[in-house]
Amino acid sequence: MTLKLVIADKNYSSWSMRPWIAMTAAGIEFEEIFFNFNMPGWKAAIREYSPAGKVPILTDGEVTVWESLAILDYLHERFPETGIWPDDWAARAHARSISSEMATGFTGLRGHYPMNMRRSVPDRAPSEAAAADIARVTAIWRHARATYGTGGDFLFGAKFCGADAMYAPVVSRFTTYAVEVGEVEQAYMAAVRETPAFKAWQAEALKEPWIVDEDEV
Ligand SMILES: N[C@@H](CCC(=O)N[C@@H](CS)C(=O)NCC(=O)O)C(=O)O
Repeated sequence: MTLKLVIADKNYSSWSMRPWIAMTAAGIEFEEIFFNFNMPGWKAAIREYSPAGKVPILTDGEVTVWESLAILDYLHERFPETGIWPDDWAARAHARSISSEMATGFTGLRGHYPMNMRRSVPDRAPSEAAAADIARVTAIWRHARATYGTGGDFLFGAKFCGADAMYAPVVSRFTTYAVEVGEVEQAYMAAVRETPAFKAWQAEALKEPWIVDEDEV
């Protein structure tokens, strides 16, 4: 049975990006079901897949999973060999904690710096709330790199995992808005941007013609 991942615009939909990039990096095959945000009846089309009415949504035969973190957990259980979460239990607990923090927080950062892969906006100073979120995100990255990531370039070492996928849109935002970060964070961001999965998503985002006004600062 083919997995289907329902997503919206690659330029703007940071939530869609997370499972898409995790699945692509892990080599999990899926069919992409795409609904452009501006299309008439977008909400109704999405609700055909999940009554929650938001993307991303994963379907696996009769099973429907929504919420990006729930999708990553499902993929980890369904395809344990792909290692969506780290093997080590302590690392895995930490990866889930920081991913949950991403999923439920950082509204200051998200509101002030919407994901917009096509743009370069180096002159947008952070709001107070965005600055506080940037400080926390960069602390999370430095801690994970130093504690769990020394064996490779990603938060938990050599393998791009679910936590990296959860933070990949932040890498994109920091790049678009030229957010000033330290050397450790710069190296981490470069590693994420160099992954074939990130590049593939970005290449498709750059081709999209649609504009979502509220995400254009
Ligand atoms: N908590 C959800 C957030 C999903 C979300 O807000 N997705 C946005 C697109 S990036 C959406 O569907 N927005 C449409 C709406 O809120 O009506 C997750 O983790 O997947």
